[in-house]
Amino acid sequence: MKSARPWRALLFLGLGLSLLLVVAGDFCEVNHCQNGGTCLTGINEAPFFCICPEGYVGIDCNETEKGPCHPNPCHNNGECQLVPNRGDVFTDYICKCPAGYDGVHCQNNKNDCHSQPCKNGGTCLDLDGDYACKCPSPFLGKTCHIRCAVLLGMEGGAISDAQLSASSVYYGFLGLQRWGPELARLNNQGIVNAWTSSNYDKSPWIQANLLRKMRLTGVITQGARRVGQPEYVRAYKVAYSLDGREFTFCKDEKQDIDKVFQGNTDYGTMQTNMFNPPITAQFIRIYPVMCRRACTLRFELIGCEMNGKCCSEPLGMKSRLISDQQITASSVFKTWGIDALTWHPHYARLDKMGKTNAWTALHNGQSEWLQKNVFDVPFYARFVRILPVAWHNRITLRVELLGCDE
Ligand SMILES: [Ca+2]
Repeated sequence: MKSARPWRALLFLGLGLSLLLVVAGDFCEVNHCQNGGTCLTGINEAPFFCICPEGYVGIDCNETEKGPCHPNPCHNNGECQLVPNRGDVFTDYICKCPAGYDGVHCQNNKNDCHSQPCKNGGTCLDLDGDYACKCPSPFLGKTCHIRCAVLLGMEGGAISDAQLSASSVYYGFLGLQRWGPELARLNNQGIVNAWTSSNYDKSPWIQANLLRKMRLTGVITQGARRVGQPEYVRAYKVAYSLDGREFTFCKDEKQDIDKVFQGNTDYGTMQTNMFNPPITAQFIRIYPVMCRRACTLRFELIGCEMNGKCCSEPLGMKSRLISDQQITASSVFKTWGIDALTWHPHYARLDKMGKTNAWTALHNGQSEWLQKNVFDVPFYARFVRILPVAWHNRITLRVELLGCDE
């Protein structure tokens, strides 16, 4: 009687299994996939389907993948290609490297700074198949080759009286002398030859409206004399705006505080300060923060016209100037729900290669978006969001952004 038991148990198990199949129709209730494979049903005609981990193949993932390309010997997303055995070559595969990488196994990140592409004292940052130059003002452009240092016309008159305004004006000599903003021109001559703020103005400023968006790389300041006494601005801040309503202060290069520029130490010497990074604005304001006797100022602006040509450069999705952390999305899709097959937002780089080579949304809906943070340089937009409205199959995207960063 002892021998009948296992047989009966097996029969029950068999019955149980077929019952399960009838009720649930799910072959994956028991994972048939070996070596950590993931079992799926409802794919093609087969009762179940295994997604095998790297290095395994076969219907239930029990076979080891063979060949020199498994596992992939190429680094940095290089593509392994088999070479037909002709007897005269010693390798049976080659690695096709993505841009910016070389070496037999794509193991070398090419130093794109090697040729020293940054001119005029710019510092070079090595990227994937590209580089970025950090230019010292007044130099601009991809390789710091543009010299943005034209005197914009406070002294020369290209900036008209009507373009100048101020928070307040000082009236001297029984109210007959108006030290108005239209007088704040570098090297202006005469008895009344500068702008002076009212003695009662607790936060004075003077503004120039450039009438169009321009690049500003620096400012020259100068004091003046009133009744023989030197008056000047010893320290000041600079703010700028595109619309004349919302102003942004120039920040310190090292910490997130308003930058205080060193002003004048006498009434006549010109003091020059450069903006790093350069400002892109239509309106610029000088805010005196420390004055000798009174806030009296003559000044000139240094800059140049916007150069449209430079504003169509790739902003760094492909070259990785934009880091993975700067790219976010509303959701991500995982092939068969497997973590290793996640279509991450940072896969949305142009020309990204590999099996999962783009960002894909979890659901196809108009609320899905991809977001990218741009840099700390003042910008029209620091965040760019792409909202798919129509798509083929899944919402899947690779992207590059064109523009300029100053
Ligand atoms: Ca590189």
